[in-house]
This record gives sequence, structure tokens and C-alpha cells, in this order.
Amino acid sequence: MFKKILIANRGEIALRIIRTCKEMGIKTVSIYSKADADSLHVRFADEAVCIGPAPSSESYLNIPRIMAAVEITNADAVHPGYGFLAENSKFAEICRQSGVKFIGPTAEMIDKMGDKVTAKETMIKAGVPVVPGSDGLLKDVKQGIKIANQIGYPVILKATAGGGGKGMRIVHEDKEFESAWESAKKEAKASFSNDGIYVEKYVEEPRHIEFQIVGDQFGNVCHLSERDCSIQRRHQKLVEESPSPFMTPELREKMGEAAIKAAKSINYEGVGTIEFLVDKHRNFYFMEMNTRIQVEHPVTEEVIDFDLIKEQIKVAAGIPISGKSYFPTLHAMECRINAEDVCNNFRPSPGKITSFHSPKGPGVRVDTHVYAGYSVPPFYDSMIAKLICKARTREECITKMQRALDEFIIEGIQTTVPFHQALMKDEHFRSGDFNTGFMNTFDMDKCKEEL
Ligand code: MV4
Repeated sequence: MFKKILIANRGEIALRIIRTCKEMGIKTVSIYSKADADSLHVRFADEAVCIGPAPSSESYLNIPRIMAAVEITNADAVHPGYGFLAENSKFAEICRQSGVKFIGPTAEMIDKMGDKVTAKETMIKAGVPVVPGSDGLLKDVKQGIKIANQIGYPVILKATAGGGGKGMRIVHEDKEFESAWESAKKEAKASFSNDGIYVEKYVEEPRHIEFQIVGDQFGNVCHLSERDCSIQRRHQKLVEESPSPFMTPELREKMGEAAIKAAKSINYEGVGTIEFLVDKHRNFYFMEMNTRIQVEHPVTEEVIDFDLIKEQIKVAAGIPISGKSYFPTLHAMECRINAEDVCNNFRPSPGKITSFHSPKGPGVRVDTHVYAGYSVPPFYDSMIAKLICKARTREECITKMQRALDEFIIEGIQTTVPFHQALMKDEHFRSGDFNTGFMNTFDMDKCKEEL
């Protein structure tokens, strides 16, 4: 087992990793930027190294500085968390070459899934369902229009280097195709320095359902059931839950099997997520694979009573998994609490938290790095806490979430708590009748009544 893990991250996930390391008897090293000197991840780690000024490019994204911290502290493994360098294959490779274990998959696995056309080809070979579309990258507009007519409009143009919605365009007819193509290409080039575009049938009003998987170094893969992440705004998830209200035992069986096939096809090592689009007829299609621990991992931890960070560290250390898959027997839901003003288009609201009280009680978990007196810096992600509730049924879980949201006191900044309070009252949400388009029609004025 590792003796000392350097955590190449900040915020709640850095704390989350430190906690598991402590329980496993592993020493921890935090790195931090000048903006994070007062952060709890700095206080709770055994050692902490300031690696640079506030901008991520000079701190949490700066590989040479992080490697210097690894060297001076003699850490034998690096945990990247999520975001920052978690899916950076260069970083994973530099760690490997330096003799430090990157807690996650190999650079090759990251690259295979990071390029969407390669990932899709890999899934087709593995027998995992994908959305019908072009066979690889599109050469030109003419070929694109031809394929669009074969599969039928509407279609969606996607950047092969994409993810998170950048370089994506929905096209309804031939005459829209060229301008969509030009702007998708331009956006992809600007965002990823890669303007490769492919096309597929546009799945209307899909649900986003993802499967948590774990693979070990011996080729064993299991799934830990699904999470429904359909409540999103501009590709930012707001609420996640497990099980999905749309799931059936038959569908879970089929999707779980496909998720395992997907991970096995690349000999996947580590924790990962297979994202699927699910249409209203319960057809499902591979969308992307995330080769990291995700923000919403606690939802799965709560429904199957599992420490996913511990599992991640164990497989990285070469310990085999049991290989059996898990099914949720409880219901869990996570609300992301962001420092954002929901009445002003979710505008970031950094600043000093003057008063802070987090909800407690049976079935309530809060993963956070903030406290009264903490200043939310304007440089990073605006998520300040995750409120996770679990109960025996979805209905009880929502009731508990409402109770917990009402207990939250956060003063000095605006947060997304009022949005979640309004959402929990929404009839469509409560009945499980939603898809990824939900936020397009949600009446944000309802949040005002919660202030
Ligand atoms: C799609 C789709 C419909 N049809 N692909 C969004 C981000 C990127 N990962 C892929 N995305 C989508 N791909 C086809 N063929 C709809 C989306 C999509 C979406 C997916 C999941 C969650 C939220 C979403 C919001 C808008 C669009």
C-alpha cells in the first residue's frame, strides 16, 4: 500500500481524499495556491506545499510545480481528484515516468476515451450501443449533409475533442448544415486546438444516466449501479440521484452489462463512469466515458454503502476487486450548492461567508470545505458544498432533502439553495418526469419565493 499520497486538487474533494487516506493509515500532502492558504485541505493534510499564485495555470494545473512538490515530500502516489489534471494524459504519463503512481487509469486509456470518435469506434467493436452517425470524422460539409439525409434530421454535430457541450450544434435541415458546421469547427478549434467534427442522430429529450464502474489491474470490472444526472444547466449538473426514477430492473441489467463491456474493452483500471443517453422508449446509447472520480460519487456511496475513494486507492495499489456488481436498495440524492446568484442567471457570487451552518441528522451528508469566515475565491469552480440525502424511497429522500435544505444557513454570499428548494416542490421533478431539457422550461422565478 502507498505510504504517502499527494493530492493534486483543492476544495471538498481534497478533503474527501484526505479523510479516506487517514482511515487507511496513509500520509497526505496537500498542494495549494496563495488564494487557498486558509483552506481546510491545507490544515488537515500531514504536509502542505504552496505551489504558486491563484491562477490555476500557475498552481493546480502547473505540472512542473506539482512534480516538484511530489519530489520534495517524497510522495509515492498522486490523487488528481476531479477537474484540473484528472483527465490529463500527459500528467498521468509524467507521474508514471517519475515512478509515482497516478491514482487513475493509464495515459493511453485516458486518451482513448478523451477522443470521442476513438471512444465511439472502441464501443462499436465492443458491442456497446452507440447513436447512429458518421463512421469517424467528417471530411467536409458535403459528406455531412449526405449522412444527415441517410440517418434523418435532426442531427447533432460534435467535436471529437469535446465534452461539456463545446463545439456541439443541433441541425434540423440541409440549409442550416453549413453554418452549423463552420461554427462548430471554429469553436472546437478555439477550445481544444482540434477541429475534428463527427455527426450523429439527435436523440430528443434524452435522460442522462451514467453507470459507476471499477476495474482492477487484473481485468476484473464491476458496476456499482447508475446515477441519473438529467437535471443540468448549460452542461453543469445541479442534482444527481440513484437509482434513476426511470430505471427498471431489466434496463439496469442491460445497461450495467454494456457499461462493464465498455470498460473491459480498454482493460480499464480505476474508478470510472460510462455515460449513456436514454430515450423515452428506454433505448440507451453510449455517450462518453469519464476516466476519473466524479463530483457525484457520494450518491453511489450512499446507496451501496461503499467508499469509492478507498476502492480507487486499493485498485491503484494493485489489490483485486471482488468482481460482483451492486444494486441500490436505498435512494440517494445530491444537490450541488454553488456560490451563485440563482435570481441573476446563476452569476458567480464569491466572497466572505459570514455565517455557516450545515444540515445534519439521520440520512444527511454534507461534503464541503467551507466554514464561517471562509472567503470563496473568485478563481475556481463555484461549488462550495454537496448536500447528499438518503432514505428508503425517493419520496422520503425528497422530503429529507427539503428538511435539510431548510436547515442550511449560508450568509454573506448568494447560493443555489433557493433553487433546490423550488426544485424539490416541482411536480414534474417529484414525479420523476424529467429529461435533460428540464431546465429550459423551469420557472426560475419560483426561486424568489424561497429567499
Ligand atoms: C447528444 C444529445 C442528443 N443526441 N447526442 C451533451 C454534452 C455531450 N457530452 C453530449 N451531449 C448531448 N449529446 C445525441 N446524439 C444531447 C446532449 C445533451 C445533453 C446530454 C446529457 C446531459 C445534458 C445534455 C444537455 C444538452 C444536450
